[in-house]
Amino acid sequence: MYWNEKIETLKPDALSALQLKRLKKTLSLAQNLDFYRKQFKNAGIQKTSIKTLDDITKIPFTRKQDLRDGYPFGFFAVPLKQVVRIHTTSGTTGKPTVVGYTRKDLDTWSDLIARNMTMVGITDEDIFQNMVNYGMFTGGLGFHYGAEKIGMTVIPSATGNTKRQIEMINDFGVTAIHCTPSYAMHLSEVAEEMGTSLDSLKTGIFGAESWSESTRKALENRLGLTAYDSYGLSELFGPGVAFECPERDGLHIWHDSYLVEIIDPKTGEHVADGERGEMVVTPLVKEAMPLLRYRTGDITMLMEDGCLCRRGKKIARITGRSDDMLVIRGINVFPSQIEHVLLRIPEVGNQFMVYIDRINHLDEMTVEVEINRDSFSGELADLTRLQKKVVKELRDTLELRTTVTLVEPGSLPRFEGKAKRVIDRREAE
Ligand code: DLL
Repeated sequence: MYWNEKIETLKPDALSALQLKRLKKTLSLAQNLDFYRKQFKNAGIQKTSIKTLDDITKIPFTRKQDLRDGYPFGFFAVPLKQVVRIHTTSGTTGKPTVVGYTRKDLDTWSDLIARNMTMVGITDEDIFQNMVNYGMFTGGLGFHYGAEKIGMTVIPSATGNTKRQIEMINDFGVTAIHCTPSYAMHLSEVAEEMGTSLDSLKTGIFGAESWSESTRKALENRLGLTAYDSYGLSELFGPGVAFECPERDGLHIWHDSYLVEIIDPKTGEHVADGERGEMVVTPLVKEAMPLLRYRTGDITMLMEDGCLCRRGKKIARITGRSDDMLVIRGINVFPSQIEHVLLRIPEVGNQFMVYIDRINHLDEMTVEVEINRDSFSGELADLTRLQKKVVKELRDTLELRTTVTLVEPGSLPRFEGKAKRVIDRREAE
């Protein structure tokens, strides 16, 4: 099933021609940005140096840090007046990364989401419950408008109150759901506890964090649906970048909209198809915020085997990241953000450890932090107050609930070389 059959099945020559045309337009837009003008000058290239798709390797990479340095609007290539929406995602310290959309961007984005959902057989007959955050996170509004575009009956239930979510699924006869895979596991457990089966469900769209085949099997058995992997990142609009088709063997990435390279993260050189590396993407259809050779940090590969349903190489499931960004219940967290928060609280030291576990299928983050010798009175009541304060400060910055354990001064490990403060204990499934 196609949302836009012509574009989704373009023959290779026509696709390359379209990519080159769109790349040139993107290059022109990028020239509106100081950042790219400087980058081109430093690399000794001009817009006209890019004559073929292969010439793209002449352009230096753009990194998340560059976007952060441009905070807040340094990467907007159109006047702010034309930016009709802003989303943000975690940066490496206090400031988030800002992404902006023109009206046309929002239309293009919802079209991409509509393509994905149509690809897995969702239609205007479906009743869709969107169980992700509707705020600055791109997953909520992104899927909402894509689903409305198809004409589905959309329930913007957002997150929280799992029992109520389950009641709505049953009462409204929901057929398709969207959430993180970890929340889906939690949902299935609460449904079991409530002694209810979610009989109306047919399709589950899960993404925003990595998950495995065994989680897929468990979700399909427990929820009685077919589960699809959905990938995206805010810098490339949000969700809708790549999506599984009914084969469920790799994700189709929309090659007319995203030019994909896979590189060795250390050397920056291309790796062969079938070899894993970091995905670098040049979006070809973005207006407000054009990006060139954006380093996603995500590790995947271009798959050698094609697919019958759509042309172009698929990408494999994302297996990890090349940087230290953590994805916890779909929320991006950098260890440096945690440090930043702790350093602002005088009663705690700068020694901390972060543990990540998967408990009852949900990611849980525990922060162990040393109390500062000078500011601790020895009173237990003071400790409780301080612990609550650290939890609140972390929640305010990370938008994530954490468990905080205060420990005695000098009790945490010290590092001679590079500190390894994050221990990810989520089992490699
Ligand atoms: O997570 C967008 C999204 C929303 C995708 C809803 C899918 C569903 P960000 O918050 O900017 O955007 O986080 C992007 O999350 O670079 C990956 O590291 C990770 N990620 C997203 N989808 C997947 C996935 C949204 N299916 C970062 N598998 C990305 C593995 C994923 N990791």
